[in-house]
Amino acid sequence: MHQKILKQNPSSASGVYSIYPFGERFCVQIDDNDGKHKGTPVVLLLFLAPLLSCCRAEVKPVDCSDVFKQDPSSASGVYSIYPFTERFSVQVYCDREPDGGGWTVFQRRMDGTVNFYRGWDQYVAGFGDAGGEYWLGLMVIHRITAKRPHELLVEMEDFEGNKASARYSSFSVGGECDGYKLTVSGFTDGGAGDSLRTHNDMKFSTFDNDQDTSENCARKFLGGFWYASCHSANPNGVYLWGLDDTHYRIGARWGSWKGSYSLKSFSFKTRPVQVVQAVNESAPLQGPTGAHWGPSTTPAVPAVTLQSPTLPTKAWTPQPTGPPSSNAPPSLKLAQSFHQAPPTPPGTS
Ligand SMILES: [Ca+2]
Repeated sequence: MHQKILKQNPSSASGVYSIYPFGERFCVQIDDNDGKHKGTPVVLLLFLAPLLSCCRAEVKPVDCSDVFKQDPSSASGVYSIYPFTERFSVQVYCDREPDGGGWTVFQRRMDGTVNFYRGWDQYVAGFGDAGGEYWLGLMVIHRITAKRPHELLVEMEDFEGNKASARYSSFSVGGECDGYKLTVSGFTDGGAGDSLRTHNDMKFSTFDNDQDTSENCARKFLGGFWYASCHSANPNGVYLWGLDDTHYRIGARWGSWKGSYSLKSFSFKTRPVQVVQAVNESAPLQGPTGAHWGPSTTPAVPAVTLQSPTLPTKAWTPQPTGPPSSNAPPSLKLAQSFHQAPPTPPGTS
Protein backbone atom coordinates (compact mmCIF):
# COMPACT_ATOMS: atom_id res chain seq x y z
CA MET A 1 0.00 0.00 0.00
CA HIS A 2 2.84 2.33 0.73
CA GLN A 3 3.93 1.96 -2.90
CA LYS A 4 0.60 3.45 -4.04
CA ILE A 5 0.93 6.33 -1.60
CA LEU A 6 4.44 6.94 -2.80
CA LYS A 7 3.27 6.76 -6.41
CA GLN A 8 0.75 9.58 -5.92
CA ASN A 9 3.26 11.71 -4.04
CA PRO A 10 6.89 10.53 -4.42
CA SER A 11 8.06 12.99 -1.80
CA SER A 12 5.80 11.55 0.93
CA ALA A 13 7.53 11.11 4.24
CA SER A 14 7.04 8.09 6.48
CA GLY A 15 3.93 8.53 8.67
CA VAL A 16 0.24 7.92 9.10
CA TYR A 17 -1.93 8.19 6.00
CA SER A 18 -5.49 7.38 5.06
CA ILE A 19 -6.14 4.69 2.51
CA TYR A 20 -9.47 3.53 1.05
CA PRO A 21 -9.41 -0.26 0.51
CA PHE A 22 -13.25 -0.55 0.58
CA GLY A 23 -14.01 2.54 -1.48
CA GLU A 24 -13.80 6.23 -0.86
CA ARG A 25 -16.43 6.15 1.90
CA PHE A 26 -14.31 4.03 4.26
CA CYS A 27 -10.81 4.62 5.38
CA VAL A 28 -8.18 2.60 7.24
CA GLN A 29 -5.17 4.27 8.75
CA ILE A 30 -1.81 2.58 8.52
CA ASP A 31 1.72 3.44 9.33
CA ASP A 32 3.56 3.55 6.06
CA ASN A 33 6.73 2.33 7.77
CA ASP A 34 5.54 -1.07 8.94
CA GLY A 35 2.10 -1.46 7.29
CA LYS A 36 0.45 -2.01 10.70
CA HIS A 37 -2.98 -0.55 11.41
CA LYS A 38 -3.08 2.62 13.48
CA GLY A 39 -5.73 5.12 14.34
CA THR A 40 -9.10 4.21 15.82
CA PRO A 41 -10.65 0.84 15.06
CA VAL A 42 -13.86 2.10 16.70
CA VAL A 43 -14.24 4.72 13.98
CA LEU A 44 -13.67 2.07 11.36
CA LEU A 45 -16.34 -0.15 12.90
CA LEU A 46 -18.77 2.76 12.95
CA PHE A 47 -18.22 3.24 9.26
CA LEU A 48 -18.55 -0.48 8.57
CA ALA A 49 -21.55 -0.97 10.83
CA PRO A 50 -24.14 -0.49 8.08
CA LEU A 51 -22.39 -3.10 5.96
CA LEU A 52 -22.04 -5.59 8.79
CA SER A 53 -25.59 -5.20 10.07
CA CYS A 54 -27.08 -5.54 6.60
CA CYS A 55 -25.58 -9.04 6.30
CA ARG A 56 -27.24 -10.21 9.49
CA ALA A 57 -30.62 -8.63 8.74
CA GLU A 58 -33.68 -10.78 9.13
CA VAL A 59 -34.81 -12.32 5.87
CA LYS A 60 -38.32 -11.09 5.22
CA PRO A 61 -40.99 -13.54 4.08
CA VAL A 62 -41.69 -13.77 0.37
CA ASP A 63 -45.00 -15.52 0.91
CA CYS A 64 -47.06 -17.14 3.66
CA SER A 65 -45.06 -20.36 3.60
CA ASP A 66 -42.08 -18.26 4.73
CA VAL A 67 -44.20 -16.64 7.44
CA PHE A 68 -45.07 -20.00 8.97
CA LYS A 69 -41.59 -21.35 8.42
CA GLN A 70 -40.04 -18.45 10.31
CA ASP A 71 -42.57 -18.69 13.12
CA PRO A 72 -44.30 -22.08 13.25
CA SER A 73 -46.64 -20.82 15.96
CA SER A 74 -48.10 -18.14 13.67
CA ALA A 75 -51.88 -18.11 13.60
CA SER A 76 -54.00 -17.51 10.54
CA GLY A 77 -54.30 -13.79 9.86
CA VAL A 78 -53.08 -10.78 7.94
CA TYR A 79 -49.31 -10.53 7.43
CA SER A 80 -46.87 -8.47 5.39
CA ILE A 81 -44.99 -10.38 2.72
CA TYR A 82 -42.21 -9.14 0.45
CA PRO A 83 -42.54 -10.93 -2.91
CA PHE A 84 -40.51 -8.36 -4.86
CA THR A 85 -38.03 -6.70 -2.53
CA GLU A 86 -37.53 -6.26 1.19
CA ARG A 87 -38.45 -2.60 0.78
CA PHE A 88 -41.93 -3.25 -0.60
CA SER A 89 -44.51 -5.07 1.46
CA VAL A 90 -47.86 -6.47 0.49
CA GLN A 91 -50.62 -7.28 2.94
CA VAL A 92 -52.03 -10.77 2.60
CA TYR A 93 -54.13 -13.25 4.54
CA CYS A 94 -52.04 -16.27 5.54
CA ASP A 95 -54.01 -19.40 6.33
CA ARG A 96 -52.97 -22.30 8.55
CA GLU A 97 -55.80 -24.44 7.30
CA PRO A 98 -55.81 -27.02 6.03
CA ASP A 99 -52.78 -29.28 6.52
CA GLY A 100 -50.71 -27.04 8.74
CA GLY A 101 -50.85 -23.87 6.72
CA GLY A 102 -48.38 -21.99 4.61
CA TRP A 103 -51.24 -20.94 2.37
CA THR A 104 -51.11 -17.58 0.66
CA VAL A 105 -54.69 -16.52 0.03
CA PHE A 106 -54.85 -14.57 -3.21
CA GLN A 107 -58.62 -14.31 -3.67
CA ARG A 108 -61.25 -14.11 -1.00
CA ARG A 109 -64.94 -13.33 -0.96
CA MET A 110 -67.10 -13.58 2.08
CA ASP A 111 -69.72 -10.83 2.37
CA GLY A 112 -70.04 -8.87 -0.87
CA THR A 113 -68.43 -5.74 0.55
CA VAL A 114 -65.89 -5.35 -2.28
CA ASN A 115 -66.77 -4.74 -5.91
CA PHE A 116 -64.86 -7.24 -8.07
CA TYR A 117 -65.91 -5.77 -11.41
CA ARG A 118 -62.69 -3.88 -12.12
CA GLY A 119 -60.29 -3.11 -14.89
CA TRP A 120 -56.95 -4.57 -15.88
CA ASP A 121 -54.69 -2.37 -13.80
CA GLN A 122 -56.61 -3.23 -10.66
CA TYR A 123 -56.45 -6.97 -11.28
CA VAL A 124 -52.73 -6.70 -11.94
CA ALA A 125 -51.99 -4.62 -8.83
CA GLY A 126 -54.62 -6.04 -6.48
CA PHE A 127 -57.53 -4.54 -4.58
CA GLY A 128 -59.65 -4.94 -1.48
CA ASP A 129 -58.60 -5.56 2.11
CA ALA A 130 -56.52 -8.55 3.19
CA GLY A 131 -58.62 -8.76 6.34
CA GLY A 132 -61.79 -9.17 4.30
CA GLU A 133 -62.53 -9.49 0.62
CA TYR A 134 -59.65 -8.94 -1.77
CA TRP A 135 -57.69 -9.90 -4.85
CA LEU A 136 -53.96 -10.07 -4.19
CA GLY A 137 -52.95 -9.07 -7.71
CA LEU A 138 -51.66 -10.94 -10.75
CA MET A 139 -48.22 -9.42 -10.36
CA VAL A 140 -47.83 -10.92 -6.90
CA ILE A 141 -49.44 -14.27 -7.77
CA HIS A 142 -47.08 -14.62 -10.71
CA ARG A 143 -44.08 -13.63 -8.63
CA ILE A 144 -44.88 -16.17 -5.91
CA THR A 145 -45.76 -19.13 -8.15
CA ALA A 146 -42.85 -18.52 -10.54
CA LYS A 147 -40.24 -19.09 -7.85
CA ARG A 148 -41.01 -22.76 -7.16
CA PRO A 149 -43.74 -25.37 -7.84
CA HIS A 150 -47.05 -24.51 -6.19
CA GLU A 151 -50.35 -26.18 -5.48
CA LEU A 152 -53.78 -24.55 -5.45
CA LEU A 153 -56.74 -25.03 -3.16
CA VAL A 154 -60.13 -23.46 -3.90
CA GLU A 155 -62.56 -23.47 -1.00
CA MET A 156 -66.16 -22.34 -1.17
CA GLU A 157 -69.34 -22.19 0.85
CA ASP A 158 -72.98 -21.57 0.08
CA PHE A 159 -75.48 -19.60 2.15
CA GLU A 160 -76.76 -22.78 3.77
CA GLY A 161 -73.39 -23.55 5.33
CA ASN A 162 -72.39 -26.32 2.91
CA LYS A 163 -68.70 -26.38 2.03
CA ALA A 164 -66.72 -27.88 -0.81
CA SER A 165 -63.28 -27.59 -2.31
CA ALA A 166 -61.20 -28.32 -5.38
CA ARG A 167 -57.47 -28.96 -5.16
CA TYR A 168 -54.79 -28.86 -7.83
CA SER A 169 -51.32 -30.27 -7.33
CA SER A 170 -49.78 -27.89 -9.84
CA PHE A 171 -50.55 -24.21 -10.22
CA SER A 172 -48.82 -21.20 -11.68
CA VAL A 173 -49.62 -17.86 -13.26
CA GLY A 174 -47.46 -16.58 -16.10
CA GLY A 175 -45.94 -13.13 -16.34
CA GLU A 176 -47.24 -10.00 -17.96
CA CYS A 177 -45.84 -10.99 -21.37
CA ASP A 178 -47.88 -14.19 -21.20
CA GLY A 179 -51.04 -12.30 -20.27
CA TYR A 180 -50.79 -13.78 -16.75
CA LYS A 181 -51.79 -17.14 -18.17
CA LEU A 182 -53.20 -19.78 -15.82
CA THR A 183 -51.54 -23.20 -15.72
CA VAL A 184 -53.32 -25.66 -13.46
CA SER A 185 -53.45 -29.46 -13.28
CA GLY A 186 -53.56 -32.42 -10.92
CA PHE A 187 -57.16 -32.06 -9.78
CA THR A 188 -58.37 -33.68 -6.56
CA ASP A 189 -62.05 -33.41 -5.76
CA GLY A 190 -63.10 -32.03 -2.41
CA GLY A 191 -66.74 -32.16 -3.40
CA ALA A 192 -66.80 -29.10 -5.65
CA GLY A 193 -65.83 -30.74 -8.92
CA ASP A 194 -63.35 -29.42 -11.44
CA SER A 195 -64.53 -26.10 -12.81
CA LEU A 196 -61.04 -24.83 -13.57
CA ARG A 197 -60.18 -27.37 -16.26
CA THR A 198 -61.72 -25.28 -19.02
CA HIS A 199 -59.79 -22.25 -17.78
CA ASN A 200 -56.40 -23.93 -17.91
CA ASP A 201 -53.97 -22.31 -20.33
CA MET A 202 -56.11 -19.18 -20.59
CA LYS A 203 -54.85 -15.63 -20.27
CA PHE A 204 -56.47 -13.32 -17.74
CA SER A 205 -59.23 -11.04 -19.03
CA THR A 206 -60.94 -7.94 -17.77
CA PHE A 207 -63.54 -5.76 -19.48
CA ASP A 208 -60.79 -3.45 -20.70
CA ASN A 209 -58.31 -6.18 -21.67
CA ASP A 210 -60.10 -8.96 -23.52
CA GLN A 211 -57.75 -11.94 -23.86
CA ASP A 212 -60.34 -14.74 -23.91
CA THR A 213 -61.32 -16.93 -26.85
CA SER A 214 -64.84 -15.61 -27.31
CA GLU A 215 -66.65 -12.31 -26.99
CA ASN A 216 -65.71 -9.94 -24.17
CA CYS A 217 -66.44 -12.45 -21.41
CA ALA A 218 -65.45 -10.13 -18.56
CA ARG A 219 -67.93 -7.52 -19.73
CA LYS A 220 -70.66 -10.06 -20.34
CA PHE A 221 -70.23 -11.91 -17.04
CA LEU A 222 -69.17 -8.93 -14.96
CA GLY A 223 -65.94 -10.22 -13.50
CA GLY A 224 -62.25 -10.63 -14.17
CA PHE A 225 -60.87 -14.12 -14.68
CA TRP A 226 -59.02 -16.57 -16.89
CA TYR A 227 -62.03 -16.66 -19.19
CA ALA A 228 -62.09 -19.06 -22.12
CA SER A 229 -65.36 -19.02 -24.06
CA CYS A 230 -66.49 -18.05 -21.49
CA HIS A 231 -66.49 -19.86 -18.10
CA SER A 232 -67.24 -22.83 -15.89
CA ALA A 233 -66.38 -20.79 -12.82
CA ASN A 234 -66.83 -17.08 -12.24
CA PRO A 235 -65.53 -16.55 -8.69
CA ASN A 236 -64.91 -12.85 -9.33
CA GLY A 237 -68.41 -12.30 -10.67
CA VAL A 238 -71.22 -10.34 -9.06
CA TYR A 239 -72.05 -11.11 -5.43
CA LEU A 240 -75.69 -12.13 -5.81
CA TRP A 241 -76.44 -13.66 -2.41
CA GLY A 242 -77.45 -17.07 -3.70
CA LEU A 243 -79.44 -18.20 -6.67
CA ASP A 244 -80.46 -15.41 -9.02
CA ASP A 245 -81.05 -16.25 -12.67
CA THR A 246 -82.19 -12.79 -13.68
CA HIS A 247 -78.97 -12.32 -15.65
CA TYR A 248 -77.24 -15.35 -17.13
CA ARG A 249 -74.34 -16.65 -15.02
CA ILE A 250 -72.99 -13.32 -13.83
CA GLY A 251 -72.81 -14.49 -10.21
CA ALA A 252 -69.81 -15.68 -8.19
CA ARG A 253 -70.29 -19.28 -9.20
CA TRP A 254 -68.50 -22.61 -9.39
CA GLY A 255 -70.49 -24.45 -12.05
CA SER A 256 -69.60 -28.04 -11.20
CA TRP A 257 -70.85 -27.62 -7.64
CA LYS A 258 -73.83 -25.27 -7.64
CA GLY A 259 -74.53 -24.36 -11.24
CA SER A 260 -75.58 -20.71 -11.49
CA TYR A 261 -75.87 -20.29 -7.71
CA SER A 262 -73.83 -17.31 -6.50
CA LEU A 263 -71.80 -18.54 -3.53
CA LYS A 264 -71.35 -16.96 -0.14
CA SER A 265 -67.61 -17.43 0.10
CA PHE A 266 -64.63 -18.20 -2.07
CA SER A 267 -61.02 -18.62 -1.11
CA PHE A 268 -58.20 -19.26 -3.58
CA LYS A 269 -55.00 -20.17 -1.77
CA THR A 270 -51.62 -21.43 -2.90
CA ARG A 271 -48.40 -22.70 -1.37
CA PRO A 272 -45.18 -24.42 -2.44
CA VAL A 273 -45.73 -28.13 -2.92
CA GLN A 274 -42.78 -29.01 -0.70
CA VAL A 275 -44.22 -27.06 2.23
CA VAL A 276 -46.54 -29.94 3.10
CA GLN A 277 -43.85 -32.11 4.60
CA ALA A 278 -41.80 -29.27 6.00
CA VAL A 279 -44.71 -27.76 7.92
CA ASN A 280 -45.98 -31.06 9.22
CA GLU A 281 -42.56 -32.02 10.52
CA SER A 282 -41.56 -28.71 12.05
CA ALA A 283 -44.83 -27.32 13.32
CA PRO A 284 -47.18 -29.53 15.26
CA LEU A 285 -50.53 -27.80 15.20
CA GLN A 286 -51.86 -26.11 18.31
CA GLY A 287 -55.15 -25.01 16.90
CA PRO A 288 -58.33 -26.84 15.95
CA THR A 289 -57.98 -29.64 13.46
CA GLY A 290 -60.00 -30.34 10.37
CA ALA A 291 -60.51 -28.20 7.31
CA HIS A 292 -62.10 -24.87 7.98
CA TRP A 293 -61.84 -21.31 6.84
CA GLY A 294 -63.60 -17.99 6.91
CA PRO A 295 -64.38 -15.45 9.57
CA SER A 296 -66.52 -17.69 11.76
CA THR A 297 -63.80 -20.18 12.62
CA THR A 298 -60.53 -18.32 12.15
CA PRO A 299 -59.15 -16.65 15.25
CA ALA A 300 -58.62 -12.92 14.95
CA VAL A 301 -54.97 -11.96 15.16
CA PRO A 302 -53.25 -8.60 14.87
CA ALA A 303 -51.35 -7.85 11.70
CA VAL A 304 -47.61 -8.39 11.85
CA THR A 305 -45.79 -5.07 11.77
CA LEU A 306 -43.09 -5.77 9.26
CA GLN A 307 -44.26 -3.12 6.83
CA SER A 308 -41.74 -0.67 5.51
CA PRO A 309 -42.06 2.72 7.21
CA THR A 310 -41.84 4.38 3.80
CA LEU A 311 -45.09 2.84 2.69
CA PRO A 312 -48.46 4.37 3.47
CA THR A 313 -50.83 2.41 5.61
CA LYS A 314 -53.74 0.86 3.85
CA ALA A 315 -57.11 2.50 3.93
CA TRP A 316 -60.18 0.59 3.03
CA THR A 317 -63.72 1.75 2.60
CA PRO A 318 -66.55 -0.79 2.61
CA GLN A 319 -68.05 -1.18 -0.81
CA PRO A 320 -71.72 -1.15 -1.67
CA THR A 321 -72.92 -4.48 -2.92
CA GLY A 322 -74.67 -5.13 -6.17
CA PRO A 323 -73.74 -4.22 -9.75
CA PRO A 324 -70.95 -1.69 -10.21
CA SER A 325 -71.84 1.93 -10.49
CA SER A 326 -69.95 4.35 -12.67
CA ASN A 327 -70.83 7.08 -10.15
CA ALA A 328 -69.24 5.30 -7.24
CA PRO A 329 -65.75 4.08 -8.14
CA PRO A 330 -64.46 1.61 -5.59
CA SER A 331 -61.83 2.81 -3.20
CA LEU A 332 -58.88 0.83 -2.00
CA LYS A 333 -55.84 -0.04 -0.59
CA LEU A 334 -53.06 -2.59 -0.52
CA ALA A 335 -49.86 -0.73 -1.12
CA GLN A 336 -48.31 2.32 -2.60
CA SER A 337 -48.82 1.50 -6.24
CA PHE A 338 -52.38 0.45 -5.59
CA HIS A 339 -53.61 3.94 -4.83
CA GLN A 340 -54.23 4.83 -8.42
CA ALA A 341 -57.82 5.77 -9.19
CA PRO A 342 -59.80 2.83 -10.52
CA PRO A 343 -60.98 3.08 -14.11
CA THR A 344 -64.63 3.79 -14.66
CA PRO A 345 -66.38 0.59 -15.69
CA PRO A 346 -68.26 0.87 -18.95
CA GLY A 347 -71.99 0.42 -19.09
CA THR A 348 -73.02 -3.14 -18.55
CA SER A 349 -76.33 -3.12 -20.36
CA1 LIG B 1 -62.75 -12.02 -26.54
